Amino acid sequence: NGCNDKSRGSLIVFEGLDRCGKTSQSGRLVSYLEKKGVPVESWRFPDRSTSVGEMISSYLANKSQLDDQTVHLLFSANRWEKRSLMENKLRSGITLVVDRYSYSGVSFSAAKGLDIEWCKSPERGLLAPDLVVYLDIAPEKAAERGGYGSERYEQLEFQRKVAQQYQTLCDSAWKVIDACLSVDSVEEQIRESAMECVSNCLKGKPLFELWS
Ligand code: FDM
Repeated sequence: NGCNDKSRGSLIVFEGLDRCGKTSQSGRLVSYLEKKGVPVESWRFPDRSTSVGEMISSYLANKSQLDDQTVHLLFSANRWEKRSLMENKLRSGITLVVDRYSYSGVSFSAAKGLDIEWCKSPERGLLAPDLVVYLDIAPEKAAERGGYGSERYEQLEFQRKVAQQYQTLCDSAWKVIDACLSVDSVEEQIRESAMECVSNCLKGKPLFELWS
């Protein structure tokens, strides 16, 4: 009836290897939701605008060195510093479309050899996404797409390891989409899953926490 007081926005996360099309597809989804009259904001992690984000950004650009555990905890802190704002937005009815989240956090660090349970620990208690759009692409195919940039992690061998780690995190909130289909067909599948998700949250689907 549209006046359920537990009605809220959806947390929709995009994940996948570098060059899988995340950023462009999440942009397309935001435009579509706006057109449909869904209140929506576009977010991304790392959020490089905070002071924690600046440390991460400098590390990614190879301008500073940090050990693997330290940078892992910084990425996590960068999500924690946004948690309450995220919850407020969702409860006020705004849908958040987020480019990368805890799954990147765990997969990239575990790909370096850190223990996966150790990697998940600091993520526990963050908000659980209602939908994770995973754009699935073979690391070799992703590498062919105009090549990687110069940031740390943008190397084929490492991306292969990240892909393996992502596979272990897939759960019922995940919608895995073949990123090698046409842009339009990928977009269509995302729209369908997203609209269903938005509608369930409007009807009062509860908000959960990650990995608790
Ligand atoms: N990355 C991203 C991590 O290693 N951990 C995280 O928690 C997050 C959110 O940072 F290589 C990695 C993934 C990527 C790099 O991301 C920067 P963008 O999407 O290229 O800005």
